[in-house]
Amino acid sequence: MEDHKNISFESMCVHAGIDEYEFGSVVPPIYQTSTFKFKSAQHGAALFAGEGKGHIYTRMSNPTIEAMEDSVAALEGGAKALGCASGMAAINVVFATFLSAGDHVLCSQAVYGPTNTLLRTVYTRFGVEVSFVDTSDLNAVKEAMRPETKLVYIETPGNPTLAISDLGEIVKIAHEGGAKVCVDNTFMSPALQKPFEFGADVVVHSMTKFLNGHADVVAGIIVVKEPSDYSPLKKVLNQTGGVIDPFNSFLVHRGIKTLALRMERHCENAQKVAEFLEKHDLIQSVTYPGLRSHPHYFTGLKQHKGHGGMITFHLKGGYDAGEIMMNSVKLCQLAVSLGGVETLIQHPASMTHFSMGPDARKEAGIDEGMVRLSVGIEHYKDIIKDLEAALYEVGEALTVKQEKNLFR
Ligand code: LCS
Repeated sequence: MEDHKNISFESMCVHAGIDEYEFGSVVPPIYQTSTFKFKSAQHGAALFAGEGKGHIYTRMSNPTIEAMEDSVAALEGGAKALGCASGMAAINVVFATFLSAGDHVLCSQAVYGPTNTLLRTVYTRFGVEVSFVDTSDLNAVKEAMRPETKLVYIETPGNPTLAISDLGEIVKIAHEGGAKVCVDNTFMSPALQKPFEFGADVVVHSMTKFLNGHADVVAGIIVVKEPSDYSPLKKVLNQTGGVIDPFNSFLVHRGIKTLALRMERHCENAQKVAEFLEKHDLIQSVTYPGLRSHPHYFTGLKQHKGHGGMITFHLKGGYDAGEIMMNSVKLCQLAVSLGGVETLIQHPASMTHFSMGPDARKEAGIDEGMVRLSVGIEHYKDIIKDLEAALYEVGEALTVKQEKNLFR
């Protein structure tokens, strides 16, 4: 499928990156090979010199990987993409490509824990200055920009607080200051949010999440808007070696075919679950981009086509109550990660954002009582029934604890 520009997003999910294959195979074959035979010594030398088409070695390129990369590049509306071994591998390649000693990076306060930890504990060792900023506050972004700011790195909605940052306005501020903008689009996927339409330069994904969608692959991707950004990123990826493998590329490419359908259901279910939680007596607060009570609801409306599958909430009774709830669910799985077909529940402070430590968590607004839900594509009634039953257990246990004065 050469021309994806004139077809709808839903059709692109099915056809982008798909070519003509031997034997008329409808899906891309899995080239599970580490290396490719040259036709001659001259052919090998020409490929190494960058002349002519062909593959050399799978760390450098592979047809199965390229098919998946073309698909994600088309879905994001970017020029090219680079498949990586994980979301963190993708993020690391972006940092290693665009940051040097003496440079400054401005990063959203609400980001996946290891993204924060990587910048704070590794890149600072190499002389990179890092500021974590509440990027939902445009004044804070303006104030944090420095002449040495080379990269503005945004996660929106942010993990796990679901803070929403205004992409268009941040891009303006960053570009005026001469910085590139990289957006982690994992939580929304290109089905709901297209950062390039707001002027971003680079998009990264943990494809482990919604893009693959089936909780059976760890993978990442970098997408560039301008072809000129591709080659420096590709060199660093090739040299650092964090590439995706052909089989995982095949699986992700297969998962992408149902992305549009899955995202519709994630959004519908999450809206219903968020509304259920918001009304429940034992819930203190719910954060979901589709609730009018979300502090950045209107910013979200400007840049999202749907509000996504992620919800955070606080129970009355704090962490004690959260722990009982996580131990009581049956359909919802107590596990980290997100974006798969099954509903997952987890506790950011002790799990996904544990590595940040208490101070960085406090700064990012991740308190000890927060519980995060990744709403799957089961029937919403079953998800709500499971949460309702778990909340009943919470209520019972809280009554006993209150009676015995057992609160921590
Ligand atoms: N970006 C975001 C927004 C993420 O949520 C994650 C992982 C990553 C990047 C890193 O991707 P990975 O290397 O795992 O493919 N988030 C996880 C989470 O919230 N729970 O477990 C993993």
